[in-house]
Amino acid sequence: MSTPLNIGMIGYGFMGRAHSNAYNRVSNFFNTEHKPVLKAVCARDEEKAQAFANTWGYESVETDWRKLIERKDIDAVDICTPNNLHKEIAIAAAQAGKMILCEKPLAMNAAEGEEMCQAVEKAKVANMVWYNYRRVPAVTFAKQLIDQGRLGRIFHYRANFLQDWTISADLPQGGQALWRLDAAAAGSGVTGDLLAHCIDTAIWLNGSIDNVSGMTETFIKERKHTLTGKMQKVDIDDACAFLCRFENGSLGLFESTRYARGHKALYTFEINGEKASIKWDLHDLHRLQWFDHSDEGVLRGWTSIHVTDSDHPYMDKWWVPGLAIGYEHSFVHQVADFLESLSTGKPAGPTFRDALETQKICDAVLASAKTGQWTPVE
Ligand code: SOE
Repeated sequence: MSTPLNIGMIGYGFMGRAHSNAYNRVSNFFNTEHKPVLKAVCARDEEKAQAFANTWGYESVETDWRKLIERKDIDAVDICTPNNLHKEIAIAAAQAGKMILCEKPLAMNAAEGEEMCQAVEKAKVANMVWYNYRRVPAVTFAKQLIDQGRLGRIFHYRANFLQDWTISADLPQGGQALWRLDAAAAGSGVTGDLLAHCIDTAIWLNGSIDNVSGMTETFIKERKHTLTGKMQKVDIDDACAFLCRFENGSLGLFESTRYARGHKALYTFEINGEKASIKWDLHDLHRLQWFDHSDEGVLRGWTSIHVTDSDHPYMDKWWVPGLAIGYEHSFVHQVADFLESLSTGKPAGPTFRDALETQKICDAVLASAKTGQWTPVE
């Protein structure tokens, strides 16, 4: 017996496609009791929303998100809008008793995030934030190795997220697709958009971060705004780097930029422990690099593990050993875990409360970049 989970999605950009694809595929591969049904998609432009609904299989269209939230036939609201709308929609959805799946980052800042946490906790509705990289099998496998104690004491955590798509000064800010360059819609630049991914993975793998020291730069100071047509100051961070101390005593080093010519989405991390080290790279996402100091000396070296065995996380649900899966599958895994959580009652992470920790670290990094001081994470 399966139970339908009626989804209402608000927003339909890049993430709207990634999430819709995940809802459509999950039940073909994961045998969960709850099964998503694409009930409605909401966007201001009815024609475009209808075209999206036709492509992805949504049963209906709304042009006002409040109407979608009021609908009795919607169980879960998926928020795929720019960041400045997350809070208002999430609070209204929680008050209407809807489950919420919210695109990352949780909010514009930690103060907003706290209000959202209180709303979902008061309403006791299931909630989750789409930090999808946790569910790349090689990354989940790294978590298993760390939890088994195979790295021993951890000394260093290093992560980068490098892109190059905003180098042209002619690129406008604001509007569809380019809202990520507009601080009023995004909250911050690479810190909230890219480093937030690195931070979410880092605190999941290596625990909480206590203190940070950050620096940011905005290389192009003014860009034409798509909505006003005028040249306007750019208030987002184009690049950000920070040092930090983890609660477990290890040191962290993080860097992100959209000005690393030649890199499109190079998310990498490396963790060095007393007994072993691991490395991962989004451009080669099904591999985990592993160095084990307990190997015999003459044979010791970095091993490239092809994380496609049926014993590897999630992989028994896909093809036969040796056949790789990709980026979009991390979203399928996240939906599968959310659906499973509805049966077990054990929340699928990151919940809003988990993602608030990432938000607080982002806030501390941006505050530190302003003051030039080491800053504690609230
Ligand atoms: C930005 O270019 C972006 O699309 C982020 O918004 C996503 O979260 C990241 O996964 C890929 O890059």
